[in-house]
Amino acid sequence: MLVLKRLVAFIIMGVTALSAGAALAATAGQPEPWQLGLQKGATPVMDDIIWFHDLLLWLITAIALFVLALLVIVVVKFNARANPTPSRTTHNTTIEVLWTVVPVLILVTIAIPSFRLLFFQLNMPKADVTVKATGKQWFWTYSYPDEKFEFDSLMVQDKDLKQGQLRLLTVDNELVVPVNKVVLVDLRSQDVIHSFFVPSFRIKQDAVPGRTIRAWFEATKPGKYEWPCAELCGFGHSGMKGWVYVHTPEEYQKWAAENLAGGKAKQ
Ligand SMILES: [Cu+2]
Repeated sequence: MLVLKRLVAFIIMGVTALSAGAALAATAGQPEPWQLGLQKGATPVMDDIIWFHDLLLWLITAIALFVLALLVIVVVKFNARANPTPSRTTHNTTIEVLWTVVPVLILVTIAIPSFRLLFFQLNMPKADVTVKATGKQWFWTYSYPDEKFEFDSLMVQDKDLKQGQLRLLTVDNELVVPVNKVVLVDLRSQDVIHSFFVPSFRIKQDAVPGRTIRAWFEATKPGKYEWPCAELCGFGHSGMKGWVYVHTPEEYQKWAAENLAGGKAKQ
């Protein structure tokens, strides 16, 4: 009886979790229910990373299957019953050359796209927009230094949530950037180490006190992208959420005219 009760409770929990997941899936730039693999990409860097990840997955699957096949052959063909008098072979030049050369070729196949991707990620292009993101315990302050415009971005508390807003995942002000433009992010921290981590953009960079660290992204799809602070930064770490709102050129122009012109405060 107890087992049955537990089973029913487990099913109810599963259904609840699934329906919560379905609500999440309504917005792009977030994890999906039953997601396998990486979050969908929204920058050229992330698209390349997904391609590279898939390449490695195929390679490693082929290698694992090959090794498994060899093991099965050994077990079936060379066990004591099937092969009562084993040979005493210790060297085979052809096989030795093969097991040296083939892994080298596989590593070169991996290294070329890997280094190309690394340079693509770390080579900073010319900026169209520069923003400064300062991590604080436990919220972010964004500023557009060219425009002398600054605002805070805090997680919305339960009592202030509006209809349709996700609990513990909504912020009052998103970081707004234009689509198809290179955005440089100057990361700073006021207190401890925080981390600017947008999974759909594949940008993950620590914000370290006393330093300015620069990262970049070029979002190719308008929409809202959720991100969590990815460095344990103290008591309120779990509430340190971020959202990047990628605007179409027209939306961005409108937003900039309303907010950036003259550097007036948003709140
Ligand atoms: Cu943090």
